[in-house]
Amino acid sequence: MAEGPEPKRRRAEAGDGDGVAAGNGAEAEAGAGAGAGAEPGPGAPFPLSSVRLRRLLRDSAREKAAFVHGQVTGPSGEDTDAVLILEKTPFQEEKIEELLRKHTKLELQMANDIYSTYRLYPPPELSEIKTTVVYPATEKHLQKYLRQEVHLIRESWEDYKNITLPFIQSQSFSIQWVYNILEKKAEADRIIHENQDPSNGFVLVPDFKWNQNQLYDLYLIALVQRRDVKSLRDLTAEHLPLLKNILQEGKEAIAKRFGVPGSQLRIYLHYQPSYYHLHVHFTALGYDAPGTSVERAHLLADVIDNLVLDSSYYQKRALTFALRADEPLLKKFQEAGRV
Ligand code: M7G
Repeated sequence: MAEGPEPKRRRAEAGDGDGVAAGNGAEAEAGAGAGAGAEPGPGAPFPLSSVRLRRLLRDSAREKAAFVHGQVTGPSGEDTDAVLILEKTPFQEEKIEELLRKHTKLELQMANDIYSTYRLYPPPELSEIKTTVVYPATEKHLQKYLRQEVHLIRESWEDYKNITLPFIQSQSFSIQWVYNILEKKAEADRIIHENQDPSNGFVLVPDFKWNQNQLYDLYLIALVQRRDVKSLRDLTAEHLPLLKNILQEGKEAIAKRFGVPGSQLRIYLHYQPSYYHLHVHFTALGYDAPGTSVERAHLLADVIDNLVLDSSYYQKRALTFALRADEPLLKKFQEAGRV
């Protein structure tokens, strides 16, 4: 972890955050944005204790996280799906001494020579569980977090035009949360940096996977102001000023606010993304963030170089990505005999 100023200690707002991304699968939400038109309304605390557990979609011992499908009964008796992500938060260096001093119970498990292990029970204020709620959750959200087999696709430009693009266009992918940030209707107080230029500007905010309590898992995203760039596939040399701004200003803003230098950041785009509004991920280099696998992450610096070499680089080359077994896009590739 880089030395530098401590991250701000603001707590994630209710309903803020997606926790851990679901595996490698590329996916986007369809239908209305989460939180639209259901009880409880935006801003109201989610009635966590009234959630009925339907099933565990996935759990991960490594990430110390559980992805849960729950249901809540609304005022008129209808059941509405929710996804809950429960995640143990990383240790904060400055809280460790407090943890050792203030533990409520310590149970010896075994002792052997110079080695011993214990069960340590922390006080409530030191045993936080980051809880992310997607409510109402669509079927796509449930699928996103369900553990599934994945298949590798090698998408040519023709495949993109004939299979992927019509598929993206046929789905009503909800990127309302992105527009809410750009229009300052949500997360306005979380903005780290903003360039308001309509073509070459962007907004940098903490990703909702990051609780900002420690730098170890630093994670921010840059959302471009313009609304006509869906993904890596749309990029040409025309977008170089925008991409260079994101790289340069994003690094500077993170160094200034969090003290993490550019040389300790992994700055990349996903292909396929979950949300088709161009955005760039900034994660701490030492953090094995979800979605950094070779079949999904494209370093921004490499993307810029490729576009400098050839403006239509991303309209020429094949791109590889993984799709989960149930994803409709996989079915389209299978029907076209491309898998
Ligand atoms: P992606 O590459 O489209 O998909 O990245 P992924 O989620 O499968 O990685 C979108 C990024 O936006 C992810 O890192 C999400 O954690 C993040 N994100 C998603 N939502 C709905 C929000 C949100 O409402 N606020 C913030 N700050 N980040 C979000």
